[in-house]
Amino acid sequence: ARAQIGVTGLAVMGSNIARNFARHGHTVALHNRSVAKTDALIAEHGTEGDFVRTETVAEFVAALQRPRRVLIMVKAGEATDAVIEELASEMEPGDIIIDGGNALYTDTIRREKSLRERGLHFVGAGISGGEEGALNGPSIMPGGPKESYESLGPLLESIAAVVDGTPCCTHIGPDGAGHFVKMVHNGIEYADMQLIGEAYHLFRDALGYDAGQIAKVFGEWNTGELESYLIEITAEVLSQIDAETGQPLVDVIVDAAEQKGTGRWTVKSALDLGVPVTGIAEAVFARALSGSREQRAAARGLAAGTLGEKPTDAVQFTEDIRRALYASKIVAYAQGFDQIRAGSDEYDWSLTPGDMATIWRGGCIIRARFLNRIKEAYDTNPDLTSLIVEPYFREAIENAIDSWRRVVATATMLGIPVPAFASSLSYYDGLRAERLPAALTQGQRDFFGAHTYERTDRPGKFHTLWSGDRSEVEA
Ligand code: NBP
Repeated sequence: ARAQIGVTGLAVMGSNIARNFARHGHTVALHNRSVAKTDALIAEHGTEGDFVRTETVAEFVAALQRPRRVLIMVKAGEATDAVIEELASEMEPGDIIIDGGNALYTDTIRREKSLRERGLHFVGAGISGGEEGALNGPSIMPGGPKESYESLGPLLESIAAVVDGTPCCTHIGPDGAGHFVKMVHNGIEYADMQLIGEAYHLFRDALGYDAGQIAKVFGEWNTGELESYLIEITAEVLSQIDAETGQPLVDVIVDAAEQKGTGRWTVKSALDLGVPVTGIAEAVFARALSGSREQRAAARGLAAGTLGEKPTDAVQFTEDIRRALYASKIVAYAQGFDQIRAGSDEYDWSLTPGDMATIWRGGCIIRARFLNRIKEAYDTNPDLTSLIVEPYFREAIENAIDSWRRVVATATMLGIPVPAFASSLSYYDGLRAERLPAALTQGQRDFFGAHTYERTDRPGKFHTLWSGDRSEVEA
């Protein structure tokens, strides 16, 4: 046995990760349900490194040095369970099974528990960066038992993206922690993309810019504090001309966004945890709305009202949009990090949020310059209550606040939907409010359900006898 790592599941992600391991000098055992993919990989890229071709699971497992380390890169769900079962029956106590697919973190918790009982280590590892990242350096979020990271960590770190000498891979926490954090990462990605989409919509419909003009703006923004992978590719997508029609490609693409489900998972989990991730939720709903073809067809042409006036100063409004985008983005990340903390509390994971900011700086889809600021914020104060109160972000939002309001107001007057910009602003206003209408909600709940309320002037729980003499009793 000579392979340091085995990869099973050699579709695009698995092949690229296997090649990445091989290019870093590791001997890689290869396995796929249908051997054709294994052979194709060896035929096309066999010279890139040392690969061991195997056909059966038994052969595959036998090719590995102990403790055996196998990375599964198959379709999430039942396929993963099937592959785990096949592997586990051939492996021995102390061996490590890593699931690099997009598993739901509760599945990972279940799998880890069941394999632990059989003496095997199970590591649910979130991997971000798509095909390109898998080949050239992804961001890796491995969970599972800490001790497994001793032998696995150096291997994973060797293929991860590197920023300022630090690999974008660290042990996240026990059992499902890695996949949980990957899920929140994807949720933030949804919010980020929606915010960029809303900015694009404003340029198009409030300023009347064409795709090429908007591409230029995003290109410029990518040299400043908004610098990020998503802003960069936005400029690229907007510059693309469709060969067939000669139109900008974006104007030819059907405006109905699809989703694979990780954004939805993030919101479901946030609902259970009671964390307001309004930006992510609006992003998921905005995709659903875009795909509601019947309702959209029926509603097309409904009145917009007559209040809207287009901005007259395009330069000023462009800067307003940039600031609104930055402030909303800070809110989206603040909410995502709140969810990470809530998940950590719920599952006793003891996560260190600053680590997420560190390993998201490279390799992954949400990599961005401002993650350095988030990392610094958590370095300074690991128990940060919310990113938006940290001095740097507080100042950034205060610089943006008037622009942010102008953008949301203008969009509202013109009838341009900006659910993520607007809900992020409302979230900010909600958090900073001296007094919320929740007092009235509590009064109503006490009225119809005797749910009691607390008073501002003394401790305890109280109930008003609404259907009696309306005096107050202590509950
Ligand atoms: P797919 O998600 O398309 O899965 C294809 C692979 O799963 C093939 O190797 C296939 O084997 C294998 N497979 C299936 Br399907 N059912 C199986 C079963 N019952 N037993 C054994 N093998 C089975 O591949 P992918 O797009 O490379 O993604 C792999 C994982 O990585 C997924 O979980 C995905 O969510 C995750 N991921 C993807 C990206 C991305 O950008 N695409 C990014 C991050 C994570 P076969 O060749 O014999 O059919």
